[in-house]
Formats: sequence, C-alpha cells, structure tokens
Amino acid sequence: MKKALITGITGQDGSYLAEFLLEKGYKVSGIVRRSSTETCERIEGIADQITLRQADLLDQLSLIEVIREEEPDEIYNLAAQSFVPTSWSQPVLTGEFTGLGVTKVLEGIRLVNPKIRMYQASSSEMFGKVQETPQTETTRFYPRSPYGVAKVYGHWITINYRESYDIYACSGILFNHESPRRGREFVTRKVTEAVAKIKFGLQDKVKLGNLTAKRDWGFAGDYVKAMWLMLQQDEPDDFVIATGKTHTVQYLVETAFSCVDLNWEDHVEFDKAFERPAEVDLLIGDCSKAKKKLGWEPEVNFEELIQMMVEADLKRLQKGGK
Ligand code: NAP
Ligand code: G4F
Repeated sequence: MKKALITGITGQDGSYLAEFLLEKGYKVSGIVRRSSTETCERIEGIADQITLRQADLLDQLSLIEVIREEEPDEIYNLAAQSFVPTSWSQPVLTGEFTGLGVTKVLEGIRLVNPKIRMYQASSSEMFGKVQETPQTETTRFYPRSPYGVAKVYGHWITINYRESYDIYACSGILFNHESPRRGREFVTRKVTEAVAKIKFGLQDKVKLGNLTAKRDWGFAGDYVKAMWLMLQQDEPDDFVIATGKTHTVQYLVETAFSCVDLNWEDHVEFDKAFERPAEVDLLIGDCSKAKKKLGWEPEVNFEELIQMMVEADLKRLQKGGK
C-alpha cells in the first residue's frame, strides 16, 4: 500500500486529493496546524480513513518529525496562504508560508528520505502581467502580488532541489480551480453563495471589485488527478494545468445569476474595496504538455462548474447549513 502525506489537507484541494488517493488505495495522512476552532469541515466525510498530524509550515522540526514517522512515498505540498488580497496586508507571512514553507518541506525530504516524491502547488498567479498568451510551462513569470512572488520562489526552489539533490519533485502550474468547497472569499464562491442567499431572500446585493479581469477556471476535482499523475511518471517535470478557456468575472456573475433566473444587474454593486493594488488582467493556460505526457484533460466545463456551485449553495441553505 502506497503512503501519501498531504500538507493543506483541510483546504479545498487537500480534501479532493485525499478522497482521490483513498480511492486509489493509498494510506493517506495529512498535516493540520493547531487551531482553537475546528478546521476539518471539508474532510469530515473521510475522517475515519485518514491520519491527521499536527505540524506547521513555519516549523521545520515539526515537518521533519511527521515525515519521519509517517514514512510517505509521496508528499503533496498544498499548504499556503492562498488568498491573493491577504498577501498585500500580510506580505511577510505570505512569504514565509507560501515561499519558504516549500523549502522546509523539501529540506524535510532531503534529510529524512530523498526518495520521497514531492508535488509543489505552483500557480498561474506567477504569470501575473502575462508576457505571452496562452501561458505555457516556458512563459516568463511576472508576478503581480506578494502571493505570486512567493509562488515563484516556491516554484524555483522545487526545481533547484530536483537539480541539486536528484529529488523527484514536480511543480504543477495550476490555473484557478473551484468547487462547492472553495473558500467563501474567492470570487466564484462569493458569487454563488450570494446568488443562493438572494434567491432565498436572505440578502439583496453583493459587492464586487473588478468585473473585467479574465480567468481560466476549472473544477478542483479534475485538477487533483493531475497532481497524482505528475508523481507517477518516469521522470519529474513541471506542467501547466488549465482548461484553455477564459471568461471575465462579469460572465461568471451573469452565468451564476442565470442559474436561478435572476438578472445580475439588479443585485451587483461595485465596491472599490475589492479592487487590488495590482491586477492580473488575463489568464488562459495551454495544457498541451499535460494532455500529451500525462493523458490529463479537464472534464467539467465552466458553465457546469458554476451550476454545480450554485446548486450546492442552494442545497446547503435549504438544509439550514452554515
Ligand atoms: P486553501 O483552500 O486556501 O487551503 C490552504 C491549506 O493550507 C489549508 O489546509 C490551510 O490550513 C493550510 N495552511 C495554511 N497555512 C499553513 C501553515 N502555516 N501550516 C500548515 N498548513 C497551512 O487552498 P486551495 O485552493 O486548496 O489550494 C491549494 C494549494 O494550491 C495552495 O498552495 C494554493 O496556493 C495553490 N493553488 C491554488 C489554486 C486554486 O485556484 N485553488 C490555483 C493554483 C495554486 P487551515 O485549514 O488551517 O487554514
Ligand atoms: O477568486 P479570486 O480571489 O482568485 P485569484 O486572485 O485569481 O487567485 C486564485 O487563483 C490563483 C491561480 O491563478 C491561485 F493561485 C490563488 O491561490 C487563488 O486560488 O479573484 C479572481 C478575480 C480577480 O481578478 C479579482 O480582482 O476576481 C476579481 N474580483 C472581483 N471582485 C474579486 C472580487 N475577487 C474576490 N476575491 N472578491 C471580489 O469581490
């Protein structure tokens, strides 16, 4: 039985990946950081099938200890401060979690067992002010947020450990991916949750920032499969994972409101507070390499994704959920 260790198991991707690996027959363990409140909502359904270990990306020894005791074959490093606006208000913390945290995981592997395979959660935010369209594995990075800058560091340190120590480490450059488990502050979930509340008369307006930005949005459930595929190859490599289609935030809003037959213009207000000091205007990925080498393709399209998220939020509210 193969063993996998997931950092960020309580997050959106961590929860889908844990379910995917359990189905593949893995023994799955995950790192959680100490909290005074419960953070395991997304993994409640699999709680009895996984092992949770307390550690923190800021604490090198805690990572080494968990890696030594769990003896994983594969480590998926998904933990990060992942919300872009917070990276301006907490740039140092973001650098420490999202950037240096990667080195701490890699050091753990180097010291405990360099044969462990490692997946690093890189991001299309690294392309920022895009230098080429569509973006591929060779497109030059131009990050536009402290988060994007930290991810560039994490990306290159992963490649550096691969080349310096012959560690099987891969970096997945994943474009935006969403699901009903997406954090509520990200724009897709903010909109789908607002649509459900407006439909039930629980609120009337939703305040948003820039509606013209374009993103390549896919389904998180599809994207975790690509993470696993990257660690099953003969040689480690880096891959863009994307749908190859891009939409404006406004189109997202129109699509979500149309799921419940409401006119978005009656309910959306612009709020400058949600604009960013520097915006990423356009992201669209070319995942030809992943298609060819991993046999990976996205299965859920954008409209299906938004429909799935709106329906999940309606259902949750109907049940009187949080
Ligand atoms: P998420 O929902 O925000 O989850 C982040 C996870 O990291 C949570 O489990 C969080 O734990 C954990 N974490 C944060 N700081 C930590 C620390 N110091 N020590 C240990 N754990 C810590 O993010 P996601 O959407 O699943 O994304 C997963 C990864 O992919 C992230 O690295 C993100 O930057 C990257 N990524 C995401 C996307 C996307 O569109 N979703 C695209 C490209 C790359 P708590 O539950 O305790 O907060
Ligand atoms: O949903 P977002 O906050 O995601 P963003 O900034 O693209 O980052 C996500 O994707 C990255 C991959 O490219 C990940 F690495 C990262 O961890 C995260 O998962 O914002 C999307 C767009 C932006 O252009 C933003 O300006 O939506 C625009 N937007 C407009 N109004 C808003 C809002 N974003 C948020 N969060 N809230 C708004 O009210």
